[in-house]
Amino acid sequence: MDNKFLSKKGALSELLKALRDVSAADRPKVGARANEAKTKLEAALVAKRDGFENEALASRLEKERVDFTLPARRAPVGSLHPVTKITAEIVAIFRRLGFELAEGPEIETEFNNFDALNMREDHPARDMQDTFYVQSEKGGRLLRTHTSPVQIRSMLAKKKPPVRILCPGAVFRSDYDMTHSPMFHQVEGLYVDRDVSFAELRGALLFFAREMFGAQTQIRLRPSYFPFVEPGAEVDVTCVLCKGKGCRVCKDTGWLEILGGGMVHPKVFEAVGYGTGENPEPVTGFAFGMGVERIAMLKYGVPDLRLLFENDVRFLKQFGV
Ligand code: 2NL
Repeated sequence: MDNKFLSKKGALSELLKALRDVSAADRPKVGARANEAKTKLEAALVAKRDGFENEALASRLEKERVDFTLPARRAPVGSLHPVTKITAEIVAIFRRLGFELAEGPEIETEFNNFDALNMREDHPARDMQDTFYVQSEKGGRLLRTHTSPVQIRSMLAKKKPPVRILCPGAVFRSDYDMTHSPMFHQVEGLYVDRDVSFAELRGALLFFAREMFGAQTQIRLRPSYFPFVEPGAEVDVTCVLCKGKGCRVCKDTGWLEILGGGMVHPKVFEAVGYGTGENPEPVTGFAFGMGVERIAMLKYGVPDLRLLFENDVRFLKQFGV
């Protein structure tokens, strides 16, 4: 029985009940003894219960002991994507030459992406094959195929020259194979002022090439065509691997193409209203553009473009923070 002594029907209750049958003379004495017994029993009960509780607590404290001096588990730390790192590096280099960051939307108008850049209706780059159209009707929207529209926006915002901006960002072309991704990244630069010269373009690009690939780097400009510049050039750097001697990477030429640039075409200035109206002063300017993935592949020796888009952590974690 659970409560042989203390329950309602237990020995103690029976004892107190039995007081009725004790004579009046003996009752105080017997009653006092009965109360004494009750007090003792209750005290013994409390003592036993406290004992059990202390034992239980002591065993829990032992079992659940925590060693606060142990080193903490290391939280996994992420890393910046190589494209992010290279973009930041390019921006930092040109900031030192006074270029400011400018960004714009990835969905653009045909005017900002093509018309203002001297690429009119019949220009082959406007083909459905190359451009992702969001709305194909006249005056429709598209995914920007380069970051030049950001520069167009800056000039259209009626900014008074000098304009010296750098425009990094994602661009989109309907192209997908070993060496082309439908989304990739570009950095373009634009410098517009009175009497900006081709020599200043070359100087800026040489500074960039040496900061990015090392102080011994040389550059070489080859005449080339872009609709939005005249004259235009493609720019090579001495091979990052053989330093110009000729190897597998540079196909024995000693040179690697890394960017393109030139003097801003008068048609571009015309399209944004430079030279008339609110900005009547005559201006000249240079512009250039480069693919970030290509720079990242050359700088880090990445052999396959797809590694930059697969996001395999074993690849990404090699680039630290
Ligand atoms: C390349 C070559 C280039 C430009 C980009 C540009 C922008 C404006 C006006 C004139 Cl607003 N030009 N940008 C000029 C020449 C070359 O990029 O190979 N990019 C990956």
